[in-house]
Amino acid sequence: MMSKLEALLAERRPLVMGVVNVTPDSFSDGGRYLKVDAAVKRALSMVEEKVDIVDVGGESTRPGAEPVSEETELKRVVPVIQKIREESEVCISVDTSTPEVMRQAALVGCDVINDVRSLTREGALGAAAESGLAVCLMHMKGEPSHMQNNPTYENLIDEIRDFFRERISACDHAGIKRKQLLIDPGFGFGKTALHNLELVNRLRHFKSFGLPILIGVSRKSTIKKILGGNNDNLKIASVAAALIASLNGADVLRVHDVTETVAALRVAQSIVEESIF
Ligand code: 8Y4
Repeated sequence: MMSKLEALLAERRPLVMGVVNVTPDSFSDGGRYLKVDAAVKRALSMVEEKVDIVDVGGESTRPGAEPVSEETELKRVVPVIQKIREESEVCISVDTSTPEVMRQAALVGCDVINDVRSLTREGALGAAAESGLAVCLMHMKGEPSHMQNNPTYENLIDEIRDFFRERISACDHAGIKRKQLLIDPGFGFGKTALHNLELVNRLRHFKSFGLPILIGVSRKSTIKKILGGNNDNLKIASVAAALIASLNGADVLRVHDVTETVAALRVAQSIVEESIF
């Protein structure tokens, strides 16, 4: 059986993953329904904008974000995935490192586990294998709380490639099929702005694994830095960076601005294929 993600990748065009954040409640009790409903609405609007995958996250893995309890993560993310699935057949990924979130997300119709910690948490490899879902393995140096204080590498590309080799092997031993894996060099995760530029410029160096490459550059601080701190053009700049990543071999682009990225990728594909589709 071909998974939903495999079928999308078989279309041989760059895919767009849209970021759907379930934001924290203002108070511990009320307001959760409003946040869940807003996230579902945004996901369904992305479907109309022709997104390929919606990435549902409880804001626990963003750089500098405070750690979120398993209970909070479950209450934010699971109802959103369940309601998206009731309304649409779109491919859904869950942005989580937590085994119980992986299990419950799978039960309500999730398709992909997007784990910035690459299934290193206790029980995560087993939960992912048991779920049968596809998995995105992302490189991160350090933990979100301190990963941006002076990250150094002897050789950035080699170190990330060694990391992928180790995590792909761990997935193999856990019984996760190679066909179910994606790799992501982790733009912004334990890297300086110059490291991030090198990643996108040399993205083809990760093609040797024979796995699809996912990358997320959208609105990140490296893009802001290039613009000199004026964020007026952050959207178009993010689209430009995603387009270059795609031309350099990225198979999936994780973005906030779906309409604009889809249009840019269509123009690029038309030019490369010399056809209007
Ligand atoms: C403004 C908006 C500033 C967003 C920073 C951010 C990735 C990811 C994130 C990624 C994969 C983010 C969950 C960071 N980034 N997953 N997740 N790859 N696979 N920051 O690059 O969007 S969260």
